[in-house]
Amino acid sequence: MNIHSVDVYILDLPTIRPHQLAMHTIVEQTIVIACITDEEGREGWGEVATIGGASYGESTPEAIKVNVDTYITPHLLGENPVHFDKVMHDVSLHVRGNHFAKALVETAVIDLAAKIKNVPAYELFGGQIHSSLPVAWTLASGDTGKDIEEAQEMLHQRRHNIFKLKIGKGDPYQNVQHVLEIQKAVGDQARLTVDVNQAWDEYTANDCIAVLEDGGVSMIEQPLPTWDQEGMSRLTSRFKVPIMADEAANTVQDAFQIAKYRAGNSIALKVCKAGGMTQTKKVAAIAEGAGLGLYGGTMIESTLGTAICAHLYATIPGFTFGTELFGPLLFKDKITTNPIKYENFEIVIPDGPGFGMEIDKEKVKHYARAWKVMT
Ligand code: MUC
Ligand code: MG
Repeated sequence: MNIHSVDVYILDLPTIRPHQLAMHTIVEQTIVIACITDEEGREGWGEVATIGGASYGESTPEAIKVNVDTYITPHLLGENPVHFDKVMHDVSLHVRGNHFAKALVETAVIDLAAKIKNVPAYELFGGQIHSSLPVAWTLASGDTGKDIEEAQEMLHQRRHNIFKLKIGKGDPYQNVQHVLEIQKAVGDQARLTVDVNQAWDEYTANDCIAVLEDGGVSMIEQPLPTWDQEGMSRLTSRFKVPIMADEAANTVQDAFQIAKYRAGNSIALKVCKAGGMTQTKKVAAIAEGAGLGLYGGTMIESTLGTAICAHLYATIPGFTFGTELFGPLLFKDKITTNPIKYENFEIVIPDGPGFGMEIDKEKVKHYARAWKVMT
């Protein structure tokens, strides 16, 4: 049952429409997947998603692959996947940082461990507290009219009634008007949040958040750059509307600092940012201890990566802000034979064994940048 091989693939998956963030517009989303086999030939699959090369964060897809192949794989071969915490601790003694790369291999090891035990992965984290979770949709077409149409369609289909608006690109004051127009159009049928993706300075944030708060917006995500913890702290005490740390909240140490200095009163969890599922659960525990609100975040993963996050989030009690595990709905195609189900404004947690997803190897082959023949 020990680990026999580790293979990493970079895939570019087309989206159904451009998805505009402060630093990048996604038309093809790049995910990195890993297949880890044991000596009996069983497979575990992991995934992390990245946004816009090096523009969103430091972990580029290419660096993730090189660092797994070169520095992490030697510490995995011959190890028992069932002891995934011990395996990842050993990796951490030899590899600093590289949270996305660590999350990629840890999730593949956990899929394998859960398949060996023939249980869903959430069983390895204490069992399901939620069988489904609320799921937000991001309106980011870059056009107010299109965003309103999209929101109304989502409400009509009962798919989403929480909408996050990406407002980091362009003129902040025009963007605030864009939010207010959408808020007016959806009325009390939906809850609106905004994600600034670090694009404002504190003066702009003071002006804009005051208007957004008055307009009924229910959460402001990462308004300031990650380095500006003091600014985040001042905004948190100045406004009633919750201020969420996303790009600034990666590791357990980040979560502790945010809690200590109140540099935000809520945190977006993401399995990739923390360096894996175990670390993400620890971040959630720090947030719980500090009374911070939690959000089940995404980096816009495919069906596989979404199932991974869903399995972990299912074991965490309090998601004040629900989740945003909408990734599969933004892709034109999927790399698993089975879909992720969405019903009644919620994502349904897939069942195992492992993450409960069947990999479609033809699709992986089709979208992979370079293909190594799989056995
Ligand atoms: C982010 O910053 O939250 C998540 C949803 C979305 O539209 O973008 C991502 C990244
Ligand atoms: Mg964000």
